[in-house]
Amino acid sequence: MKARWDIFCSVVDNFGDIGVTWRLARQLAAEHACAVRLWVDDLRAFERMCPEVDVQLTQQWQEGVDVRHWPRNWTTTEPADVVIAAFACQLPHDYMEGMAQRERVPLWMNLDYLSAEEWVVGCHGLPSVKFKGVQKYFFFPGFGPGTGGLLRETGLVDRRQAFQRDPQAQQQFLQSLGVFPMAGTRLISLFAYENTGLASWLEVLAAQLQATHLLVPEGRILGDLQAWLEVEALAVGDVHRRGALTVQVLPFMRQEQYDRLLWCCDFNAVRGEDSFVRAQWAGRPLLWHIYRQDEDIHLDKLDAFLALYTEGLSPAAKAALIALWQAWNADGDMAESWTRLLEHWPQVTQHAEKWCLERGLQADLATALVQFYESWI
Ligand code: TRH
Repeated sequence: MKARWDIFCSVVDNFGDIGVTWRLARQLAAEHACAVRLWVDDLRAFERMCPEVDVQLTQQWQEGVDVRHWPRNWTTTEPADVVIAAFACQLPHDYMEGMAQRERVPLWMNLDYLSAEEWVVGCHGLPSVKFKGVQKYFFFPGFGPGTGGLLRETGLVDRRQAFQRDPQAQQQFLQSLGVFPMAGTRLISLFAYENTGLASWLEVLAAQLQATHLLVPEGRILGDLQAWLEVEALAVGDVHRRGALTVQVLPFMRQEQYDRLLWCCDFNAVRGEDSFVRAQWAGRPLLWHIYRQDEDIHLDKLDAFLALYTEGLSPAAKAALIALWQAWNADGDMAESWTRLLEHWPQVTQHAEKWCLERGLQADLATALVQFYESWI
């Protein structure tokens, strides 16, 4: 009998909540023979990355996952064996009552946000609150031992390495997006929140001898891009040239396509949580626009990751990379640190692959969740 899992996703804003839970749901179903129901309160965000989703349906099957619309007025449903509340979302009260009434109470976990901060290790797997005898546990993703690990499908890194060894596959993929980069051009993908630091970065890219082709999926950074280009509007398919820089607007694509975009590029500017992890699996240098939080607590997360990620880099390369990430996350001037980072390009590129392979040695998050359940029952 397959273990039944319920994953609850409340879309706060942006795409990370559904991005993470959709990826997890598919992997649990495909690789761990779980019967997975994914409850999503906003199917429109889901449809952006999975166009097959019909936002009108209360129930539908997508890639082996039983996708349910999470209605405001909850109708009684038999709780599953394992219940995952993603990012501390509040479960429907009736559902929690149902959990307490089950003969065997379910395993209830809060899948928390990803952080490299040290305190995560001390909290991961600990009991959290209790509801009528149903114990909730903390489950923290992470980059090393003592955490729940990172989402990583079986064979992902092998597939990425094979793709990066296949110029024809890359060319075909890029052409499917209408992208025809000139030979020898550096490819950069850009997925970020609004950022006034963008202008200083684009200025230096446009002024360089090395040609750059900037690939920008539709998103919140388009306004800053449009301002720098001094154009009235930007739409999918638009291509603009300024000096050595070509800028091309892409559609917001399926998750799998976005992975391939990251794999094709020499450098990836990403944001939030899921794209941040996917860029690490791409094995290429990256720039992370962290999701801002009150009292600047996001900067602690940024510093904690940088301390971990830059281990092994030369002092000069480490300083340049940290300066670039801090400028980007402070809407600051990017020109000087970008120029300095380029002086260490072979090193930071090699380092990105090394980081990816080291992270790939850790059990993936889906496997860690299943193991937690199996040790709990
Ligand atoms: O969209 P985000 O900013 O989501 C954020 C973060 O998850 C943050 O941690 C959370 O607190 C906040 O939401 C509420 O960034 P993220 O996490 O990278 O999620 C984007 C998802 O969109 C990811 O799964 C990748 C996917 N994606 C596509 O499927 N197609 C695309 O074209 C692009 C650019 C992204």
